[in-house]
Amino acid sequence: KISEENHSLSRNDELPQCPLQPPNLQGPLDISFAIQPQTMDEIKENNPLVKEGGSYQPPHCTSRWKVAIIIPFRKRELHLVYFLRYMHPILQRQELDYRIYVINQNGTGKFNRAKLLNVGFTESIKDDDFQCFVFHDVDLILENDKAIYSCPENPRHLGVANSKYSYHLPYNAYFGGVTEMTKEQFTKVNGHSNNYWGWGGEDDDMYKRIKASRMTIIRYSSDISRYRSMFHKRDEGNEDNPQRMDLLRKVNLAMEKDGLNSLTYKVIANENYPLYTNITVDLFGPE
Ligand code: BGN
Repeated sequence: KISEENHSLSRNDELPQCPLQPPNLQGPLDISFAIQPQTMDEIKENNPLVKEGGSYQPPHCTSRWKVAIIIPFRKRELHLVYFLRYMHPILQRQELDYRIYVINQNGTGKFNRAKLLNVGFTESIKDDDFQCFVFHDVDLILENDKAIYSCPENPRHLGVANSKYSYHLPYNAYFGGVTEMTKEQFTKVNGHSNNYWGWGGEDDDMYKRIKASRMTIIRYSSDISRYRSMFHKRDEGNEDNPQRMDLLRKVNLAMEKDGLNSLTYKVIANENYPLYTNITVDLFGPE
């Protein structure tokens, strides 16, 4: 009887809403990749409130934002270790109700970042009613926790000041690195394109989709929307995509038919790890 009653009480009934300004933010953060990487066990110990699958809910209040963090991935284990170590504490201080999804591309074919992001969106909404999606490169660590990962009324570009580009926006229409969209915004543009195999252009494609859908792009100022980028050589299977210029010319015509509504993939594994949900997928590459 008692457990039944407990079950029917949702968290919303019990806890007050979290404040608009989370009280424990620290502002500028000291991020370094020169320090010894921790083991996953050590990171888990330092983040005891993170649940299996890499999810978290603030214990004292109901979060204003239910957020899926989607990370396209292949063979970047060391980056992931630093990402989890730094980002879990930040996301908790931001009082988000969040879960981290690592979407791992199976095989050695051409990498397709944007298609992995579509898979992350599609798989995560099977788990929970996420309203906000952060599309996050694994090699970028936020350097100021005041850039709260809450989706505003228009798509937000977070990767504003990136150490890789001397903390300057490389060009005005840049929409790369880290972005945020609500479920509504993302479905309105039919998600990302599935057709960018290899490096480049898929983020510009999304910029064009957003513009074609008459939304504007929001940014935090560059003093808080700052990222430290981890160094890496260009990955094998991620060579420049020679077709990206052609694809980019046709976005407005193609977007209706290329995206969430044409997404095909096969889940090879979907596992709850202690610090993230690990989904390995076959993307059915062009070769
Ligand atoms: C751009 C790439 C982006 C990339 C940024 C930053 C293209 C399309 C042809 C113009 N766009 O040039 O995908 O995020 O550089 O590196 O290559």
